[in-house]
Amino acid sequence: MVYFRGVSAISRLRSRVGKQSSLSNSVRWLQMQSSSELDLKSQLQEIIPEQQDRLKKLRSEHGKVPVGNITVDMVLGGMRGMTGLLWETSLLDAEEGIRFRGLSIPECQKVLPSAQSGEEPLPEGLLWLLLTGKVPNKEQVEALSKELARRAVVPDYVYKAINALPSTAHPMTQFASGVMALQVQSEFQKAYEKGDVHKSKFWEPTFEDALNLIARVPVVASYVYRRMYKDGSIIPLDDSLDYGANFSHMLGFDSPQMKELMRLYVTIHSDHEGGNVSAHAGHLVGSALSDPYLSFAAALNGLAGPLHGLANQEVLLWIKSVVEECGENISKEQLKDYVWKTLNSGKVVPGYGHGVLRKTDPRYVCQREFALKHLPDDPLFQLVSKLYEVVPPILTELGKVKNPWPNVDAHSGVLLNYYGLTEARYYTVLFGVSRSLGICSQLIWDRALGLPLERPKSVNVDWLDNFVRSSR
Ligand code: NMX
Ligand code: MLT
Repeated sequence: MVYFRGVSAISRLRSRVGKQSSLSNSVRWLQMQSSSELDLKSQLQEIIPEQQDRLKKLRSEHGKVPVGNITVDMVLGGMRGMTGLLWETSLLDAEEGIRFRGLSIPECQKVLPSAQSGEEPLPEGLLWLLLTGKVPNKEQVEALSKELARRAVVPDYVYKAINALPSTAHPMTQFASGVMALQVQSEFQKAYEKGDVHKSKFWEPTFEDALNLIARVPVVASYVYRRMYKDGSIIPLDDSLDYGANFSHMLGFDSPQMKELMRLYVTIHSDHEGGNVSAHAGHLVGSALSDPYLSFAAALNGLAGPLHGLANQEVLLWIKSVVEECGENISKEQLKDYVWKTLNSGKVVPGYGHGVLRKTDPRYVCQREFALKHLPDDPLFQLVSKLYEVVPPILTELGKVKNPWPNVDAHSGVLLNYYGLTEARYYTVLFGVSRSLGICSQLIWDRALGLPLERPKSVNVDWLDNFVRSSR
């Protein structure tokens, strides 16, 4: 079976080794041991049973322990503060921001392997961390890099499916259509249709799909970019490059700084626990045993909304509208007026506020640090810095905004713009490529832990009215 390819190759090797002379036996055995250490799937095979046991025990011993109270506000307020999802790969604290498997962004920057010529973490390292909970070494990251490059093969019909859309279609529409076309190669769907995989092994074809998808989305995303904004020519993947550098290369940006930015960008946008719209959509659809392509396409459609991932597009367009109206050297007073004008016209200030965070997003902070290091004099970066001073007091004055501080989207656009990726409508596609790492990692764990169909209870206003009356 295709999805057992890696494992059965190892067992075939093992049995071959058994038949050879004892010296060559031990040499080969050593090679095999190290190759299993370098193989992400073998690592998961070791970890998954422990986690399955932990979850089983937790449920049987503590299944009835309440986690919180559900209030009418929560039912009507987009389920804010309602704990109702299991998400292993990352956890968000309102004050501190995201931790990937327990590690904050600065900690990831310190401990995850970087490229030989760079400092930022390699996204492959983060993927390994998200999936296994362990910090990988350089060799493991290199092996995963190679594995992803090997898997990054996109069939011709994917390009044809995208070409069927007008080139003016929103890049997210083109990207999500490309992901749907990739679904034709789903190993999970094949295995399920064949019916010979026990549900305890569903995670294995899910793993194959997840890694294939993560490997292939930069190729599809780059095609969308080049089709829309360049001459449509494909820049082939360079298998000597890491994931982030390759993505930058396939888009057509080969400067070392843009490659560094892409590594950082992909790392920090990858995951933001389970309740955000894209992650939750992916998880919900996956809970119906829809394969990773179907689930991730759903996630992308959520990411394409302006209150979620489209905000990065909105931020740069808004900043450019400020410059158009007031020039680059706008004073703080003028900027305040512009912010009020935006609010008074019934719009949000894009890039500010958050559903969970109550402090400046650490993803904003690390992008600011990148800018201070690499582009301190860029006029748009200086404008972003001025906004950081001007916007929070205004949103606070508004009285209703729970978090007046900037989120991840407030900063990413000016960095990309600086290195020549100026087409703001494309930005959410970059966010989408990055989010494949988190959502697909969790989908593997969803299947490994046998998480059930998601199906919360809904009620109507009559029901709520009667309920509050009878509970008085
Ligand atoms: N500008 C103007 N008004 C805002 C803003 C903002 N940046 N943020 C929140 N509000 C308003 C919000 O619209 C709501 O108004 P109303 O009661 O009239 O409907 C009120 O403040 C209370 O909202 P909150 O409880 O503070 O925020 P909520 O959790 O509902 O929404 C966001 C969170 C992120 C959707 C919201 O802050 C927002 O619209 N921000 C701008 C868009 C944005 O940057 N989105 C990107 C989020 C990060 N990401 O990548 O996904
Ligand atoms: C995200 O990265 O998904 C956003 O910050 C939104 C969220 O966490 O709700």
